[in-house]
Amino acid sequence: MSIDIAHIQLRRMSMRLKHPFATSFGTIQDKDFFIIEAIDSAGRTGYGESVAFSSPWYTEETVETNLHMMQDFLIPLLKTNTLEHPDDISRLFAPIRRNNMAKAALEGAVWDLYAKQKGISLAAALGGTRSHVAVGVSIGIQPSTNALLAKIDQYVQAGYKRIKLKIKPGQDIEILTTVRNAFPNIMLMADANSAYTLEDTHHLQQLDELDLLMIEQPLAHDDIIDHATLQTAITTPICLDESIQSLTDVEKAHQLGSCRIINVKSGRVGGLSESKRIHDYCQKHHIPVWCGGMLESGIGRAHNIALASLPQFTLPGDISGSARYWEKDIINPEIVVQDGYVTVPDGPGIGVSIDETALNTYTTEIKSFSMDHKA
Ligand code: OSB
Ligand code: MG
Repeated sequence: MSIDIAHIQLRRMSMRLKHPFATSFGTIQDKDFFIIEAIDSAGRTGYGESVAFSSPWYTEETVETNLHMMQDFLIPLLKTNTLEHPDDISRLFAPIRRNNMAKAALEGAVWDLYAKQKGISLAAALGGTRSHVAVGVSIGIQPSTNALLAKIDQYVQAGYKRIKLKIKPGQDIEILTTVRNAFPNIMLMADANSAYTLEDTHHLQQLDELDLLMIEQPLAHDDIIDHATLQTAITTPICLDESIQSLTDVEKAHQLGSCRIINVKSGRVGGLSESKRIHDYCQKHHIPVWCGGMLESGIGRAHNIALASLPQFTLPGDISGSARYWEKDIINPEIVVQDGYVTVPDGPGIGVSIDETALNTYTTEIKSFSMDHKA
């Protein structure tokens, strides 16, 4: 039986992070994104979230390119085809090159709707096996080392199992050394968001003294060749984020030795189905994976929690509690971290209810698309 989708709504959202988030590329505080609603003829709603930012600093996609792709190419494809399973969507969307975040936003809404129609949790629909997922926190570049140490202390007290620090040239080894000395036993890692080149190899070798869990995406956003060279020169495991946009990228990075760990973000790889395929490959080849984050609202975060419940997600994800990002999240109950774990919801679909008041408060525009063609 095909999946019943009667309507799709794109809600343009505007939410402000409690604290600005600084990376090697710049600072984010205002989040402009889409919540996608896939509504069936019985009125059930599946929710998805677009994760592109307002400017293309992370990958080439933006909020505006997501809108263009969804309304002019992807929604028309959904409208003129029937789906037996959410896995069909990645094949349906394959003729549209890349634009993975736009694809993943729609696919995520259909996955949630599909799980709700089946009466099972999204985690179960994906093959998840964990009831709780271990979480870490990603801390943006701070104005001072003292401010950073205070933040780390606060998150360690709150139970986070792994601390990730954003670094860039000039704000790296010295800061990490201070942090390591102050917190000798924490699981610590760094994320460079592509701020270095192979010229920095000698400099990056200093990381090896700091007992880091990994260094995330040190080199170019689209590189897997130089990362392989760097991995032979440092003992710290390299994790790829930006460079991985598909299962094929994972296979090639693995064959080349470009990394030892993979960060999976469904938006970056085009959806949950591709994430699952990457998971299965990594499980077969004993490559640890973990779930990255894109400063999502509770809806995107609930998808991430479901994904992180799959067995090969053996390292803590960037899945912080709602209160870390938002004064008021758009889901009930909000996501809470307890002793370093988040509970995987077991209700239908993403398993959280939507706070309609909050959702409407942050909605700036709604675009509606009727899917009703197939009769
Ligand atoms: O590189 O993992 C990243 C946030 C925005 C864009 C890219 C990244 C990040 C994070 C934060 O590190 C993850 C989160 O807490 O959602
Ligand atoms: Mg990253």
